[in-house]
Amino acid sequence: MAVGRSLWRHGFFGAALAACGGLGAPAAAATVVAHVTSDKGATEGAVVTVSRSGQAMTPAKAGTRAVMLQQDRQFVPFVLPVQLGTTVEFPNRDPFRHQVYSFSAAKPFELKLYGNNEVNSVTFDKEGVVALGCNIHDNMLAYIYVVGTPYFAMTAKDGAASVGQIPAGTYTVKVWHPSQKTGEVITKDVTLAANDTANIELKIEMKRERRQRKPGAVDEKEY
Ligand SMILES: [Cu+2]
Repeated sequence: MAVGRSLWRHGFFGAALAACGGLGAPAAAATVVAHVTSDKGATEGAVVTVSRSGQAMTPAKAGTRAVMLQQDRQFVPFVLPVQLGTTVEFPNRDPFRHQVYSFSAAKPFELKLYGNNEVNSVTFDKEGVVALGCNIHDNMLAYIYVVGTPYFAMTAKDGAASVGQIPAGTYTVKVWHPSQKTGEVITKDVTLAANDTANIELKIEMKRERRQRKPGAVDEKEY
């Protein structure tokens, strides 16, 4: 009886520690390593999200910020994944003006024409894809991908993305890429125990290559 009781206590404190782990200490956290491929092979620049199955979206901590640069008539980076509630700054590093906008349902907006080192920001409060353009420079194109989970990462050249510090539980792993076939949703469910590393294969269908063109690729005026 004494042994049983001692084990029970162990189990109790173990569970308490695991619960604490979910609040910040990553000691017992799990990792998802996603491998994204298409018919062209390993796929770079895909966003992999890991969301708790059947749970509401998790907004970012108050004050979370990210940056989408305008530099050399390009947006940098081309794809920016952010958690719901993040405020994105759009600093202009060029000696001429930009006018950034989006028609996307997740966040239609238009910044007024703004010059070098003027500060503009937009808070993204809805999940989804936000395609960016500039009214002055037609070659400029970028994407902000707004996710409802703190667990996300982008794939590197080898098509792999590692998402760490995930508390044990059942999750849905999802991938998104700007050149993916429109409307295609690829997901896989996974149950993670503490300290697990789960390798997940995700295959997407590339439809139309969407990339940002170089400056001067189209006629443009300067303001
Ligand atoms: Cu511009």
